[in-house]
Parts: sequence; C-alpha cells; structure tokens
Amino acid sequence: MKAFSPAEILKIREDFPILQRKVHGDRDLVYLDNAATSQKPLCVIEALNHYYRHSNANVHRGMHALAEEATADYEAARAKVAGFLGAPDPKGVVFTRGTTEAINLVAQSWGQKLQSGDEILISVMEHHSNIVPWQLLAQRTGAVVKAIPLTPTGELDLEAFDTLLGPKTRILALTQISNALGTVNPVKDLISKAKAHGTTVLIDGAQSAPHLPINISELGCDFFACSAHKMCGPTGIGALIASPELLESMPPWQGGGEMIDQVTLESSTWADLPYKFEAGTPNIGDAIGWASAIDYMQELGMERIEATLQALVNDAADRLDQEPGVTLTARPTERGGAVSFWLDGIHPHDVAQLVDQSGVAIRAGHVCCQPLMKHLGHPAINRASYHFYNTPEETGRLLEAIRIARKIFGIS
Ligand code: C6P
Repeated sequence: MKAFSPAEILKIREDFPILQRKVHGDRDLVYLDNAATSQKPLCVIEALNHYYRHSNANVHRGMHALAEEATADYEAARAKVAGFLGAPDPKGVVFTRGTTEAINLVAQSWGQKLQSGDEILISVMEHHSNIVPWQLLAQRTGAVVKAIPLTPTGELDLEAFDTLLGPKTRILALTQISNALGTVNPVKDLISKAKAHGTTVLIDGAQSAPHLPINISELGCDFFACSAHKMCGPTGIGALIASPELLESMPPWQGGGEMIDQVTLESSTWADLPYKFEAGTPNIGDAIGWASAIDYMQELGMERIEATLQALVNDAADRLDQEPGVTLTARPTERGGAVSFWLDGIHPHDVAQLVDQSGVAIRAGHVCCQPLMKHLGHPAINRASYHFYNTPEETGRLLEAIRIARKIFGIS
C-alpha cells in the first residue's frame, strides 16, 4: 500500500490546527511525541464542541430528546469502535478510561479465577500498565509473573517464549508494539501458540491501534486494550474488547449505577453487556469524539497510515543511526511509530530540553518501562515518535537540534 505523498501530508497537516503553532517564540513546532498522545484533527474538536453545544445529556436514563440523542450517539460510537477494530460484537466493547483501565479491569475481574502457582506471562518490554496490574493480581492470588526476555536487537526472545509458555501459564499479556523500542511483536503467531496451550491472551494495543489495521477476530486474542488519545481521539476514553461470552463469564469489577439490573439492600443483579462493566455515568462526549477520530482515520485508510509510518520511522532510524554520537536502543526488523536513542555524553532529559529549544518535542525518561530500562542498563532514553502527519523534514529538524545540543555540550 502506498504511503501518503508529501503533497497529501501537507494537506493532512491542515486538519491539525496545533501543527501550525510556534513554540519558544518563532520556532515551528515539530511534534514527535505521538506515542505519548497524538494530536487531534479539527473534526474531532468539532465533534466534541457539537456534542456539548447540541446534545449533551446523560445516557440510558433519560426519556427526553437530548437523552435519546446522546444515547444513540454514544452507542453508535461503540459500534464504530467495534467495526474499526474487527471486534466480534459491539456488546464486547467496554468503554474504559484507556488502556491502563482496560488491563486493570481484566486483572481484577477475570483474574479472580487465578490460584496460587498459576503463571502470568508478560515481557521485559511491557509498559507499566501491563506489568503492575498483574503484580497486584499475583499478590492477591499467589500467582507468579514471568517475563519473556529480549534479544540484543530489542525483539522478543522467541525461543525463551516457547520455554516459558507452559501448562501453568493462564494468561499471556503482551504489547503489540513497544512504546519504548518501537518493536512490532509477532503477536499473531504468539497468540496461536498460546491458544494451543489453552492460555488466555491479552494484547496491549495502545501503540498498535493508532498505526496498523487491526482485526481482533483475525488476531484471535481474548482481550484487546487501547486508548483513543493515541488514535487522534480525546483523552479519557479507550476500550477493552473481548467476546461477549468471555465477558459474560467474568464478575463485575466496579459497582454503581448503569451496571445493575435489580438492587435490593441485600444483593444486586447485573446489567447486560457491556453495561455490567461500565459503572457510573460514562464518558459520553469523548466516546463521540473518538468515533469522529475513527471516521477520520478510516477515510485516510489504515493501510496507507501504516505504510506512511513505516517509511517515516525507518528513514528516521537510518538517519539517526548515521548521526555522530547517536546510539539506537534497538534494531528491530519491524518498527512501529517510535525510534529511541541515546546521545553520547548528554543525559536524555537534557537532550529533550535542548531539542525543545529548537521547537522539537520528543520524550525522555523511562517512558513507563522501568524493567526495560534495567535490561538496557540505562535509567532513561530519548524517544522520537511519529504519526502519519509527520514528515522526513521534521526528522531533519530533530537532527539539527541534536547537533546544536552537542555543540552546547562542547561535544563535536
Ligand atoms: N504510553 C508513552 O508515552 P494510557 O495511559 O492508559 O492511555 O496508555 C498506557 C499505555 C499502555 N501500553 C502502552 C504500550 C503504552 O504506550 C501506553 C501509554 C505513553 O509511551 C504514556 S506513558
């Protein structure tokens, strides 16, 4: 599939008002922190504006025009998410605050069936959101968390995976794309191996849903978690996606309004799916904003978005690799939207602050992957992360900013 042409990207950039702004006086903004959160096109900003100006009401409760409109739009957003990600059924789309909350939901609800000695398999490259909920579950149940090690190129050690996947592995919880290294994991193969063992599989799609065409039914995982704000949508909304049968078998995880059928002072019964897992007033406006972001990305085409990102990030990795003083943290065969690196002699936090002075926004730190930092032997990294509206010229601006940083530090 063809990447967007430079002319098409220029046109796309017009949809993102923030990309036109300047920072630190007269510097054109170069936004390379998309793995943290993507920017929002005008249509999403307008969808939020329209909802609050026109249809704001609570859902599933009211018997008036606005409540009916808000309910219809909220449920249409659910169906849109289901269609976009190839979910088996919209009833299996539970709105959450994001990926973190989706994984916590699984650990707290599905996880109640785990027993002492059961194994939870993650990997060394996981984000804290896909580590800590499992550690909390292990503390509660006596289960054990094991991690797939990495190869020197920053990929999963597949031989070790085969050894670690055993009869006690109850769940495999893996990221599809590493936010820190950019590695794209071969999740389809790993899911089928895990399923052959009878292991439940959760895929952390925080970085993949914004960048790749995803079909959860084809992937074959049991749970898929993602966040709207990395997909050009609003913050504060995301989803856990699973089959209705699996969700039906799980107990609720939070109690309150929306999630009940009948309540007495003695006990309660639960609402149908997906409401059993959506206690309280949901995030209606942001669900509607997310639907608009999905329309926008679908119109551009996920295959073209993927091709554009691959070209951009491979070019960025090659050019950073050739830049004096730069060391790449990983050299995966397949890269998602991120490329991370160290600059010899300058702490990553200083690098990020210095390149920011040139208008270039990148991230520095442990990027919520402290076990990975331990594996890399560095407390922090620098990360440039791309979306389809970035350009190779912006990589040039990053490289120039890196050269200025080296000069300031007196490194030639
Ligand atoms: N990573 C980053 O800069 P939330 O915060 O719930 O939307 O997403 C959490 C999360 C889970 N998994 C992966 C692979 C992620 O990349 C993230 C978010 C951001 O890398 C913020 S730390």
